[in-house]
Amino acid sequence: MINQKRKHTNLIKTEAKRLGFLSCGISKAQFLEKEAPRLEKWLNKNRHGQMQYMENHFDKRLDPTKLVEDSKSVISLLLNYYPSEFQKDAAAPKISKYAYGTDYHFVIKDKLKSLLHFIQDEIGDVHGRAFVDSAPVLDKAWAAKSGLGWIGKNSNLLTQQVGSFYFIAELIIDLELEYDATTTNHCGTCTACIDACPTEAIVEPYVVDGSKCISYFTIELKENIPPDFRGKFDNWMFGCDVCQDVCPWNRFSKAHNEPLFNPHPELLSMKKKDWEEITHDVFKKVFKDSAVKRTKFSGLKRNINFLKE
Ligand code: B12
Ligand code: SF4
Ligand code: SF4
Repeated sequence: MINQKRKHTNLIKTEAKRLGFLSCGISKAQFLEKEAPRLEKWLNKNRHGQMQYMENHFDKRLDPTKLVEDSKSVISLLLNYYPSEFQKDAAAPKISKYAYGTDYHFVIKDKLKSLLHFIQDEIGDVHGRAFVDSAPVLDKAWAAKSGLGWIGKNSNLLTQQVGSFYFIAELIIDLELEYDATTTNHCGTCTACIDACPTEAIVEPYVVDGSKCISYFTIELKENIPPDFRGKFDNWMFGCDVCQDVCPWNRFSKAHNEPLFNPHPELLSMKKKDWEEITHDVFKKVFKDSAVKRTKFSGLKRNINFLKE
């Protein structure tokens, strides 16, 4: 039985690598005891602002067995998005690196489906579901539990080998596997992310007030950006990478090799003026299939105008 579990675990991890995932770690599907009071406190303090979806499914978010019937294992997967090229005009409004290419939800969903089909073909009658940011799952907590990295003071999952510029996804399945141990925290006395955050959104080590984060304002917020934050956006028009860019462990980031994450050829060359004068047609062309489309043309214009005010 033990040999069988090991064999299945090895098969899955090898296939995950073949599909292009950076790493794969596995945990027993169970209630997240340590995270429960932290999530509750975060919500009670309204750190989610207008992200109402974070209030939903509190119990399911903390317990995968309530989300996927008979589930036994959470398979966490990382997919690198660190680019090899960046925006060329230093004065242009900035777009977060994760949004350069095709929307990661599509890219990862396809890989997760392939992995699930592989498991069903090779191992047998296994049931499960694939998640990428799409359901009430605490992605970072599961990845940390499975030893893929530690949660840094900026609240992102971090590794000594490749920093933090990757997405996290899961398969939650009804097959028992061998489980991984956690890794150690290597933030030490560093506070670079807390000190650099332009809006002081990292309110204490490991806790981000989502309602103060530039990423929230530029992507999630549907209404006008509060005027108190004028001049504090460090020129970010979509997302924000500051607390990751300053993290010493991100010196070890390596460029991804996923062609779908490459930006539209024009995106990186667009100058400040091009962004300020962007038309709906250019938006549709440059952000075809991109996650930026979720903020719509009007949202991006709002963000660009906010930087000019
Ligand atoms: C809501 C959300 C946001 C919100 C709120 C951010 C946040 N930190 O929660 C906003 C819109 C601001 C946001 C921004 C970003 N996000 Co976001 N976001 C999410 C989402 C959908 C849920 C996160 C969540 O559950 N938050 C709730 C709170 C309670 O959780 P938390 O901050 O993780 O809190 C934990 C820690 O604080 C910890 N903790 C608390 N106290 C203590 C004390 C100690 C001692 C310790 C050790 C830990 C600890 O315990 C808490 C519970 O586990 C996830 C996807 C998912 N389904 O998980 C993506 C996700 C977290 N985001 C992601 C990304 C990439 C980003 C951005 C980098 C995007 C960008 N460039 O603009 C920024 C980064 C901002 C930041 N520093 O966090 C990735 C992170 C990948 C990674 N390497 O970690 C995720 C996992 C999406 C994905 N599937 O890849 N995001
Ligand atoms: S993403 Fe930007 S605004 Fe949000 S916590 Fe990090 S540095 Fe602060
Ligand atoms: S910048 Fe420093 S404190 Fe922040 S996550 Fe990175 S190592 Fe940890």
